[in-house]
Amino acid sequence: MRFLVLVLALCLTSAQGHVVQVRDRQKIVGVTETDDWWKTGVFYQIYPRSFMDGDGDGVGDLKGVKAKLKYLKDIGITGAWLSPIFKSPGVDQGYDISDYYTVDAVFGGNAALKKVLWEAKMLGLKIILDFVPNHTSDQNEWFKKSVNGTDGYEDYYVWNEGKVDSNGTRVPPNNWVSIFKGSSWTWNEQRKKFYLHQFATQQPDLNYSNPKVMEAMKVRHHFYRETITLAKVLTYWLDQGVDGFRVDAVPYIMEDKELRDEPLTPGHKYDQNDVDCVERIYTKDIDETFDVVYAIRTHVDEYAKNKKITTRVLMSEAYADPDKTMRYYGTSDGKKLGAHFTFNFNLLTMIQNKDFKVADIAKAINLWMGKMPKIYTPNWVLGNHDNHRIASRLGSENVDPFNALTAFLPGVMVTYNGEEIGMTDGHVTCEEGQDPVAKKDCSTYNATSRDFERTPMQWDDSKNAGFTVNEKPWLPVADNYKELNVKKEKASPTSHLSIYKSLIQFRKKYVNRPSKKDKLIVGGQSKVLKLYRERDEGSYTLLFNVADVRQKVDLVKQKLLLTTKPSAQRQIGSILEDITLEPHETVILKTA
Ligand SMILES: *[C@@H]1O[C@H](CO)[C@@H](O)[C@H](O)[C@H]1NC(C)=O
Ligand SMILES: *[C@@H]1O[C@H](CO)[C@@H](O)[C@H](O)[C@H]1NC(C)=O
Ligand SMILES: *[C@@H]1O[C@H](CO)[C@@H](O)[C@H](O)[C@H]1NC(C)=O
Ligand SMILES: *[C@@H]1O[C@H](CO)[C@@H](O)[C@H](O)[C@H]1NC(C)=O
Ligand SMILES: CC(=O)N[C@H]1CO[C@H](CO)[C@@H](O)[C@@H]1O
Ligand SMILES: [Ca+2]
Ligand SMILES: [Ca+2]
Repeated sequence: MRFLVLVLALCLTSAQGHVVQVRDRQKIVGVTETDDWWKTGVFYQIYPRSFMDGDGDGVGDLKGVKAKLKYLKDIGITGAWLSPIFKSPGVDQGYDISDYYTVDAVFGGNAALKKVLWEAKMLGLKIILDFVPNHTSDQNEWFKKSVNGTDGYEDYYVWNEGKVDSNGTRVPPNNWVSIFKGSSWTWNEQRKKFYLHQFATQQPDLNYSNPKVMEAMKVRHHFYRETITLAKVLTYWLDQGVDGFRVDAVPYIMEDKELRDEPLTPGHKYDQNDVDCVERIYTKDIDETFDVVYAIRTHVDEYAKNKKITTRVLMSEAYADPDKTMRYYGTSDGKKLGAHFTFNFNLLTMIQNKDFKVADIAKAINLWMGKMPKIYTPNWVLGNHDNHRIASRLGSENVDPFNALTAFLPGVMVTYNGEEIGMTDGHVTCEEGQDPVAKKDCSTYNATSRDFERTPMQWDDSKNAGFTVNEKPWLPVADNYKELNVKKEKASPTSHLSIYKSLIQFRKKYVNRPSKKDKLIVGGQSKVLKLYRERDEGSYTLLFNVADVRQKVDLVKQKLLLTTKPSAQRQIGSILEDITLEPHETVILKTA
């Protein structure tokens, strides 16, 4: 089955008569097999601390997750991926793991995860865990042993003696700047060496440049297991029954072996407080990093094959340039496979505020579809725990349209918890905040904090939005919870949640089956985005009016399947020859 993406100049007449040519090139970009369970899946990111508190200590946990799996099933989710739940001192909200085999007590320990997995199996939901291969916590036994120089652990991390400057002071070996500011190198008094950390000081990078490691990876079944035990970690959790992993901070896995200085970014002075002052050509997306990702895939595939079980899925996170991002999928000939899908952040990063244009959305879609090798499956991410919520970025009037876009587009749909009800960023002060990076400097907290999009899930209008029975949730609940919550939205057919459910139903009913033909055309006019999918069983059109005023669009006899504005009082199922879209209305039609 092929995706033929025809990027055409679609000329529609708008109410004001504007006609805009979006693109005029034609490209064949994709083959998709709809046969594997994940390929048209809806994945839901759970931020466990904020989702549901099951034991009343104010922090979300796995007991809470278990209690809400039924909700996810009801709205039509395929699988949930959980942000890190492993044992962690919490320097970077669980992205600093001190024990890869143990679920943190705050989340209820391994027993609680077992219950979640069991319940999910009963409901037919998939559970994906977050896997952080780049770095561990400095509290991890591996690091403690490495510091100590314990036999076999000396080279687990990236150690270096550094240089002596003209004043006789020992300084780091190069100019690398941490993503969290400051040098990427920290002196360790006991080991008498610097260690590398691309993120926080307490997150030492593992040493993937071990020649033994690389050699072992070439041998199937022996993926760097002798030296770095992360493969064992994957196997351990697969044995527990997880359905896959989301691999964190992938671009930073490997660094230049020669530790060369990175070039200065044009227009920047070298300043360790300016994370953009150097171009990360030696510490990000280097060739060897792709090989590690391919090795992880081999490991997971072999596991499923040997056990004769369904695909265990790998999702990778990479904010890289488009060509490099595609390499995380694998090579374009499919000889080497990487992640099943690598998160597509284009709709998130390229559409930052309310001033977006039809052409911006078209560009974000085309950029991915145009670059993605045809053998892979596209995916669409609108939000996550590191970015402001859609309602706050684009306005709540654009929540349903954007959910509709991701539901309509081919491939995988990804939803961050709360986006299905249109949650907004909460109000959090620096004192109340929990984002360790942002809290370092309260004067810039408002600009840098990721706490706003992490405020507790709004379940109902009771105290603390039904998230916790504790007086004090770990982050304050957003103040609009009485109006904006799951309970209320469930009861209203015009709510974000009801629209979201109908969008998933559309996917399940119409575009979820294999189709020999699958053509996507992205186009539109100045104020109306038009997506067109032609499949074996019929053709579908999505129209999205981005304007604050109505827009008339002519149609060739199309049946109305869905609108994101039930208030428009349209007759679902009626055959239309034109439609006047309400402001920010999105409709899906089927060619009659
Ligand atoms: C520290 O290293 C010494 C020498 O290799 C070893 O005997 C000792 O067991 C190590 N301690 C720890 C806690 O690993
Ligand atoms: C050496 O020390 C002097 C005086 O403290 C200082 O100005 C200079 O920048 C130092 N040089 C280096 C390479 O750090
Ligand atoms: C990584 O491990 C290898 C093999 O043990 C070692 O030769 C190499 O020096 C280590 N690299 C770093 C940067 O520590
Ligand atoms: C941050 O935003 C809050 C309002 O949400 C405001 O009261 C506070 O002054 C701001 N802080 C800074 C440093 O701008
Ligand atoms: C999106 C995401 O999960 N980003 C994480 C990448 O890794 C760093 C360091 O561990 C985290 O701080 C980010 O949250
Ligand atoms: Ca709890
Ligand atoms: Ca690394």
